[in-house]
Amino acid sequence: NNFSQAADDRGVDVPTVDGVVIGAGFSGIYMVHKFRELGLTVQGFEAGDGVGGTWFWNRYPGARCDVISMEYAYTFAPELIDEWTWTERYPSQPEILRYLNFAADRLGVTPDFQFNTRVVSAWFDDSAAQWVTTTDSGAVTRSKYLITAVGCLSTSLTPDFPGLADFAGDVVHTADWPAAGVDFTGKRVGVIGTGSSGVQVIPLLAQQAEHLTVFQRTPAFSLACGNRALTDEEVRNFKDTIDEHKAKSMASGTGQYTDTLEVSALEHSPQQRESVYQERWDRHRAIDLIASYPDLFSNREANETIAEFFRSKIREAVADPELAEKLSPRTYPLGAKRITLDTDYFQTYNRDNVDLISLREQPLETFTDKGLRVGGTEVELDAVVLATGFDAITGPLLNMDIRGVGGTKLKDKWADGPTTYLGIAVDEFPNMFMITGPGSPNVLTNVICAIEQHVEWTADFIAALERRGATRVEPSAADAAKWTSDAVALADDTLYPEGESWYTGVNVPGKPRVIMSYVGGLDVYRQACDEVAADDYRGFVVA
Ligand code: N01
Repeated sequence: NNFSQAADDRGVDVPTVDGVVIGAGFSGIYMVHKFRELGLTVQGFEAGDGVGGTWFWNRYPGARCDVISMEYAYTFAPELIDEWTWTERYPSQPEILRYLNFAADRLGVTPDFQFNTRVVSAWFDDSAAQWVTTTDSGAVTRSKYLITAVGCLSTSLTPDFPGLADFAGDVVHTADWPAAGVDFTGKRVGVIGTGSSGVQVIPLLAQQAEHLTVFQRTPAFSLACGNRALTDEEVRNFKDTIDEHKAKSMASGTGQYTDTLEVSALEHSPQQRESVYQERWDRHRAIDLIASYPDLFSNREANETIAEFFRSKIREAVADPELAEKLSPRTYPLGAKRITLDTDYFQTYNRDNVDLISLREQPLETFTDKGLRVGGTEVELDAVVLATGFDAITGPLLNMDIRGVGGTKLKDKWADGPTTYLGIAVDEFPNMFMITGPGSPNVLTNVICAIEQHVEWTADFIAALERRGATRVEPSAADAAKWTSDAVALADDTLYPEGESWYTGVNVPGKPRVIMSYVGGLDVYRQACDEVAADDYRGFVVA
């Protein structure tokens, strides 16, 4: 195509490698390691100035994972298990970032990444069957394979708020938090957003700011995370049973195994349900609650029983009943938007220096130079924290100019929603593999399990292609279309489509409304991938 030809015509000495990997988070680190293990050359690119991916950028106070630390870690390399010890049950962002630095260094892959380098485009050069990747410095790299390891939540979203540019105070987004931190001491701070990021940052801002105003559009179902230090015994037990843990995780629907009861929630009496939910609430692990009964995600009436249990916890925590009601989600099923995990979130509203403004009652009109005008009232602020989330899953992919055969733009191809085969590959985009792409279980799992499965499956496929001397591979359009429509049909049988959230893309104006994750479960998905591989990579056209 013209672009890649032009680069070569300029006489630029274009480096050529077997694989380009975009991103140095959990996916990119492991994928680069796999290329090296296969004896192939690889170049990684990363926009940040170090490894970490989402854990590099999301440095806001209180940032913490919603999966238990020992389960949120690589399982493929014994040295990474033996030589690392988590300190807390739910790991903080700094600890996860330290872990990823340790892992990349221990695997020896850090030098394979070029940091402070954002990929702006990747075009497929049909005649050479190569990807031509261009970075923000204008540098070009050619590769046989292109791996997008860009994460699902890496493109932050700042809504187009009227007047935002006029606001004289500081504005900071939770997902682009300055590494040096931000001091809110003595300031009147506003937070917009009460999703996972907002729920985590709000209690800590309340402790620091002179006054905190929370602007809530939709209340969250939140679970108290009960974080604590891990005991030596817990750590030892986990390391001793890591193989069993991995097998059970991969055989589960979400990458997090739990004990699901074999009766409908509606077959239990209210008292039985209460004791089931309470016992699981005390485990402080979301999956234990949301998978307590098998029908919580398929039956709205069953879902309402656990939704009401979560609301009762808000009423226990918040002293003012009216405020508790404002904080109680009523408009969507529990789980259709992601359940948040918190430390003292609801209790924070009992503080004298914290106010809640419901944007449903007082709509956000505009920023002014002094603050925010809501429902006709101006709230004066010195700083605003945007906890407004991400252009998820497809955002990081479509932020780059990716073009396949004949210059086909991924953006155009996905104008009505992403189509993929297995969530891994796209027809007309040969030799491109996506880790945790749309149409795979990605964010509906403990994403580390999804990543390990994807990277291992992709590396096995690349090894098979190399063995047979293949030059290009892409899924057939028919197989991609079928995978995509089957995945959408599966989602339509659940309560997921009822949530207005980044799961379905509705948080981004103009984005097609479609669930971008495979809801059939990691176990079923993994089996489908394995069957495709066993059947000589059925659905792929290899040349
Ligand atoms: O983003 P979100 P997030 N006007 O999209 C509000 C992961 N994560 O960064 O719900 C006013 O969930 C929006 O309101 P509404 C985790 O997977 C994990 O919090 O759209 N408000 C919502 O309240 C999570 O799900 C961890 O009505 C606006 C909030 O902003 C995902 O990242 C920690 C608005 C956005 O919530 C995203 O979480 C952090 C507008 N125009 C993140 N636009 C853990 O591991 C948006 N909002 C624990």
